[in-house]
Amino acid sequence: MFDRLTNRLSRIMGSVRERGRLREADIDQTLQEVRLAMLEADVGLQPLEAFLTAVRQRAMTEEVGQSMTPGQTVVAIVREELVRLLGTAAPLNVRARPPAVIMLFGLQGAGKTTTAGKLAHLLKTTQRKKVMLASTDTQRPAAREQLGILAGKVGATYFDLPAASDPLLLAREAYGAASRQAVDVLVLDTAGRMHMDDALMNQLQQLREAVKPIEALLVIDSMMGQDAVATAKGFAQALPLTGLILTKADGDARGGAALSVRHETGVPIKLLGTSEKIEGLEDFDPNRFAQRILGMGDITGLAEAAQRAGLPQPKKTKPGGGLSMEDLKEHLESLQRMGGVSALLDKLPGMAGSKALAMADQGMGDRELRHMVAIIQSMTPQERHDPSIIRGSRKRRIARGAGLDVQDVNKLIRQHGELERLTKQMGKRGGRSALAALMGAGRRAF
Ligand SMILES: Nc1nc2c(ncn2[C@@H]2O[C@H](COP(=O)(O)OP(=O)(O)OP(=O)(O)O)[C@@H](O)[C@H]2O)c(=O)[nH]1
Ligand SMILES: [Mg+2]
Repeated sequence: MFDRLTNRLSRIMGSVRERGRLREADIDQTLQEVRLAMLEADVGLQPLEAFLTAVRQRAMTEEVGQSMTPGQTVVAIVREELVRLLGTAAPLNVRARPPAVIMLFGLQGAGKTTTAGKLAHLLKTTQRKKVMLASTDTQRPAAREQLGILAGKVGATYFDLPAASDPLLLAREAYGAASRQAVDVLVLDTAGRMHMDDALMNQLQQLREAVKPIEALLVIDSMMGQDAVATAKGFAQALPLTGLILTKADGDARGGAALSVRHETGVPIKLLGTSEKIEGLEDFDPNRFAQRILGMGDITGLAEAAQRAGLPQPKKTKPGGGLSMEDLKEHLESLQRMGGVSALLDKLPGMAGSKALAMADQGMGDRELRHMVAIIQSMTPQERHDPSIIRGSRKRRIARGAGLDVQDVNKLIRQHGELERLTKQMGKRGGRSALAALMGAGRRAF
């Protein structure tokens, strides 16, 4: 997530944290580095200066916290001021008489349709809501079909009148259908335009009137930096918005909009799009976001992700606390559901942007995970129970079954051995989950 900004801030904070003494000049130099990193991420000037002034003021005057070094105190101040800049958490609200309507607005290509699908998935998996997806996009020929496909993928109800060309009619009919079918949440996708114009705003206002959404969310593209903020300002003036969704926060997107858009528009960020995948949508929590962007990790997010993916607790299927191939397969499948090892490591303190993360990215991408699962699947129960019996001809059979090479089978067996060793170690040290072991091994072996 916002790799470049996260890397730079993590590095700056990392070196400050170590400091036992900090003179005024040191603090100024640190803040100058922070200023440059944030400018490059395209943070708005006015909020940036206000933030830096507040940090400097506090860093000069506040007492060093108990059991903290001066450096740690400065890092804590930076974190607190960042949270202040980001504002209080504003979770998505769907507590309305059903169907609760969520409308998505935004410019062309911002990610509205993709986000509609992700939102349906999120509401279904975390809140067990019955969700209907419908689109009022009569502009682009394949627009509604795109949403229909996503609905099928996430198992949401989909509403369309393929012959209709009136957005208002589509919205009203969708609402009617959602009421009749006892849907909890209706997510309405709308058409995008290249630029904000009166025609679009009028249409969106009418749609808003027609279905009275509890959430009117503007979808903006993180890659656009300050342009995304300008878009948000324009929309917020024309339409009452309840929140923002920032998409494409993955990779090298500039984080500027995420840091300053709330300050500049008064509208809270509610959700963050973090990948092209259907799972790539997260609640935006200012506290956790600040931690992550400063390289302090996001343990809460990690635990949540693990829980949401239904990560199996380590079972003692092998005496002595070892890790059976069956367990390993379950872990790998959970990891797949969570977006791979890198998505997990990204949330660990000190891991953001690290070399290990880059390695994990290369080594344990989707393809790798799929291969590992395929190999375990083509083992017999006996082989899964006791991998030491897997020799020459068995290896060739397993490789053929998985459509891979013998080297791939060897690698998996090696990795399993390493993981088993780690799981046992963790077990002895007391109570750390095999997930931790898996991730530990992710750093070393994969
Ligand atoms: N990497 C990344 N890509 C995203 C994210 N959200 C959307 N995209 C991509 O952005 C592109 C545009 O997404 P759409 O959902 O079609 O955008 P839209 O706002 O509906 O576009 P229009 O309907 O043309 O106005 C697609 O290629 C998506 O895969 C995200 O969070 N991360
Ligand atoms: Mg669309």
